Amino acid sequence: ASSAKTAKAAATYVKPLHVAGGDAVVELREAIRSKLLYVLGKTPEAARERDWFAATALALRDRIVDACYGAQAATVPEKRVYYLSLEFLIGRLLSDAMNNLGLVETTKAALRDLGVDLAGVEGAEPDAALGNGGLGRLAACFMESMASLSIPATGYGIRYDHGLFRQSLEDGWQREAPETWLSEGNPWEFPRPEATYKVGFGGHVTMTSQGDHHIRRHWHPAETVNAVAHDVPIVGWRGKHVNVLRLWKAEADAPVELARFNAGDHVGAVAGRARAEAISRVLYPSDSSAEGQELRLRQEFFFTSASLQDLVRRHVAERGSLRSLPDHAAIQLNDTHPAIAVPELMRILMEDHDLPWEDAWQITSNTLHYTNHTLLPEALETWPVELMERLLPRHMQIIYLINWLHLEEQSKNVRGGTFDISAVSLIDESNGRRVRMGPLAFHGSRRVNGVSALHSELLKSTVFKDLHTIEPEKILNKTNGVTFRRWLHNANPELTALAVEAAGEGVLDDPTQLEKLVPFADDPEFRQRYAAMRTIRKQRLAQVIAERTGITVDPSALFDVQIKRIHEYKRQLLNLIETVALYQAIKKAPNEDWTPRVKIFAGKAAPSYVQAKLIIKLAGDIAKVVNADPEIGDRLKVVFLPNYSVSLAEVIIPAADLSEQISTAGMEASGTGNMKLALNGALTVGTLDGANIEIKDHVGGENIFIFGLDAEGVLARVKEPGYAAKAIAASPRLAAALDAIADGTFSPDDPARFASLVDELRHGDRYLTTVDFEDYWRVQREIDAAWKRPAQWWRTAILNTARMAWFSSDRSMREYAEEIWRVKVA
Ligand code: B1H
Repeated sequence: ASSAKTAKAAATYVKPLHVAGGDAVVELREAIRSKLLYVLGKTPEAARERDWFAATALALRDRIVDACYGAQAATVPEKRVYYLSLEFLIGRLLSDAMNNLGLVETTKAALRDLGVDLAGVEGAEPDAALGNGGLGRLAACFMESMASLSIPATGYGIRYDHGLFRQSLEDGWQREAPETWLSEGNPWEFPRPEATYKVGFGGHVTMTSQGDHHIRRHWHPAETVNAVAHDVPIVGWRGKHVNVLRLWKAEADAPVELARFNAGDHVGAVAGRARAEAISRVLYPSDSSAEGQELRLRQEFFFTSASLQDLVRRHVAERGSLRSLPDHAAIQLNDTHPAIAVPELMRILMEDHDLPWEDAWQITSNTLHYTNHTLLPEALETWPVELMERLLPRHMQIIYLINWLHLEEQSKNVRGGTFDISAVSLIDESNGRRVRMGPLAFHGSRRVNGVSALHSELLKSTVFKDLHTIEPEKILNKTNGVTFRRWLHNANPELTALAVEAAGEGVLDDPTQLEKLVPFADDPEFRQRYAAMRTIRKQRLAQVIAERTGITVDPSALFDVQIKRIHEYKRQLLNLIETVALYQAIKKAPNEDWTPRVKIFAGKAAPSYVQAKLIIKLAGDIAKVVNADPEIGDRLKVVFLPNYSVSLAEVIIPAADLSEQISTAGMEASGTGNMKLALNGALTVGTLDGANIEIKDHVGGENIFIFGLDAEGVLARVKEPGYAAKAIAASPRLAAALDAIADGTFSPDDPARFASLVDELRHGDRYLTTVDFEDYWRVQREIDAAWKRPAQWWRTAILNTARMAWFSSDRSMREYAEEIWRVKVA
């Protein structure tokens, strides 16, 4: 009966789809059916949504493969880009693939024929959460943009068995559970056991004389681990180009030690295996702080070495001599996590390819490029010399020699000057001897870039001040971007439809066409439709909030969202204190005409970050009191949505009215959530930090809510003793909110729970939360007033969408290609 129904559905489906006719539906339907039956071994009757997802992904993967076996496979590109990143925060790939292949409607129809709903199938795909936050998500946006721009690129990373932990709330406290995205396999990937490389650790270095004072050194690792390639194809917009994300899995070189096994030690014979395979077991869950553990260094070297071996092998196969490597390859280091590439590429060139030091240095320092993502001191990687000598003895020697030559050069340059040579040394001698990975990456790279205009300027004046003086041309700015295919077209189909209607189909290919929306900001009917589209998304989010937290929110209230990693510098605490002050103000004057707000928070805290976890608990405790207060009603609701992820962001962002970007000025390198939210028409409340400044320049100062100290102001204020006490004394509102948090108003079960948080504000306040509070309060009340003028509000929202085109990661990638990699983009 079901097959008769299917046949009938197929026969009646005649509507041609946007790239192909009805045959395309039948073809895809049969392809999915065949994957389900012959690859997964399931009948349609037995298939769960997860099986339909896998079958659909496999069928689409075939199309992706077809797309790259044409002209693309037959030609060797002039120059290849290699993007090395310890993190790729991909999320789901199904809607990306369907959309870029132009097969959304075809897939929907094919599944409908099979009696299956596409939305459910999409929901069954686990997020690939191989990253923590902005840095990892940026790498994923860049991969999609490079494919869309047909830039020949390979991403290199680690195929973690367990991505970022799953967050749940237990009585409001964050609990972490392992994430298991691979538990039912990964239909997108191709395991490539034939592309396996040996990565060494430990051991010793020997020297052999080659005559003429020439000494060759050779590393003999004590241990080798296999890096096995797993390729995920990334298809670009309109299916014109496919790139590969190559993720390395660690496998034991000798899974069973035969001698021990034969001697009867069956357990001991497999002990080495666990140690080797631990390398790709789990993603380190810290964002913006360096994890100084040995396993972390092993991960960094593991994927860097495998990637370099792979790209060197490819270059030799395509071009012969390694001397031309800088002409045909550009390697981008995503932060310092792959900075060990500097000595590793030197070692490969000298040891495996017999090049002399000077030539190896020429090649290395003209092929590598480095992106810095943070100025926070706790995030700047350094490794103890002692650990490096034990784990990577040959690399430590190479680093010493690089440093010696570098310091020699500098002491020549500054003869007679007052230059402090230790400031540019690659070794920090101030607290035990440590290798400074930032300066190593800087020195070994042809170009170095920051990720927003402000951040790049701060690089020059702070962390790389002295290195910048030596090479003033090296630092460039490349402001981050986000892929509009995922963050506008896929996440917000209603807004996309509106944009297409107003600006034409071309807007899908060229985001600058969004500018055509500007005149529509003054069209009352368009404003109304824009607002209606937001309401649809807010209703959907309200439903998710109800399902996941049990809290009922009114979709007509102002949805105020702060979604990002929980970190003191991002100042979720500032938002929470303002929430408390607002709560107190409403209680005091319940009959005033308050603008109804829903404060929505989401984000994970690093498991070892005690204060951040306490902030999550505070959000939950405030929510409990406020949401239950009958005097407050719908005027204020507070929600903490658990387990923030890429796919949850895709639900929240199109539903946001207000975007909180309130970091202490000078501390958020760029931000990218700020871009996604403004693109979707949320108005920004923000400090003059990171890319907020450039967002303001694009949308116009009258269309964004800026408050607080700027970066210069912060630098000046921290030098004034007692700034927090002064700010609290000057603001009774702030003092009262802090008192309430400190005295247990929100934690009657444990009144002292938040004493440490408030104490830190009263006596230290490293992030100037108290200093910026009053101005933040002021601007929030301005926002309340703005919400009461809907025509004006929606006009501003439309102008935000219309003027955000520049923040497309296509623009970022074009700039990298032209100004850093020197790769032509069509
Ligand atoms: C960013 C990190 C980061 N900056 C260390 N630094 C990590 C540092 O595991 N670790 O050791 C992990 C991540 N992440 C973010 O990068 C910035 O804070 C954002 O402002 C920026 O938008 C993003 C992309 O450039």
